[in-house]
Amino acid sequence: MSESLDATTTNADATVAQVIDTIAETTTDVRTAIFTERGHSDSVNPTGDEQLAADIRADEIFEQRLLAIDGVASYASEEREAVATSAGRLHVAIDPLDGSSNLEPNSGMGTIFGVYTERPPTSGRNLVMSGFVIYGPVTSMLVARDGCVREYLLEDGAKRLVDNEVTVPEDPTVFGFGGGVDSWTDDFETVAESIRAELKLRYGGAMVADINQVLTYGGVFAYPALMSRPEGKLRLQFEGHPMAYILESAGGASSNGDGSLLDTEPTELHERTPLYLGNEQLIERIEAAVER
Ligand code: AHM
Ligand code: MG
Repeated sequence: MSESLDATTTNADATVAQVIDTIAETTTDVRTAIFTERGHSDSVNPTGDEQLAADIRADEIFEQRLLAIDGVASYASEEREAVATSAGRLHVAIDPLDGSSNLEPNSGMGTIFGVYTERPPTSGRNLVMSGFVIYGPVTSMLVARDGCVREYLLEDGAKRLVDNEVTVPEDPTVFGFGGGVDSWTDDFETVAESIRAELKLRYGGAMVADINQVLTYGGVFAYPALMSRPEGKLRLQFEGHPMAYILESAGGASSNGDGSLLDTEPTELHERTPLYLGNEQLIERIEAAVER
């Protein structure tokens, strides 16, 4: 590698490390916002979800902190229409408060993030790191980078490594499918019924927590194509790609019904996608059933 290429890689690595540490540090303020900003706002996000004050606050804090990092060129968020820009080479995409409808019943919520080499909308193959935070009984963080997934506990924003190599357990145990049986297609309903007969239901209404069930116990999470909404509910760039990168780095698989979510490139920043994530054999089984 030439000296200048070497320097570029080193700079990029340093930027990625800074993004991870900044998100970890910012979780203390997000936890505060979950406590203080509990009300509804008058606005909706670009995909039409009603925003809570906490969604807006979390987005503002992340934008301010992440865009201030040298090397971060842009900040794209599920909670804002346009990409905010600065100078740099890497691009952050984030769902600042995933599962915020769990705020009222005081259940799990999280932050999902990814760093891309190209400005979104872009392919999942341009991810260099992704991860998520869970604001549960404790605050934890998963980071996928260089083919490896690590888990940390966060205390006052500081990371403590608890698992150096997170992998999807080989024997699947749990499943969680969003959308509701009445809205599923017949093909998905048939395969879902056969999986339901084999595994245990775990569905909490926050993708971060449900995906962490899959990473902990093995199994599958899906938010499928719905009859009334073939594009599904979840957003490719902010939820699909980062989770696919984590699951695939942990030895699992991802699909939009046709192939890996990482191979898909949104034409619009806030595009939705059907999404299937978990143990490889389960994803293959679902893919065979729903293939378009
Ligand atoms: P959000 O990012 O607006 O909070 O929405 C995403 C959430 C996911 O975390 C979760 O899997 C899904 O929406 C739950 O949807 P539903 O309420 O239809 O079960
Ligand atoms: Mg979300």
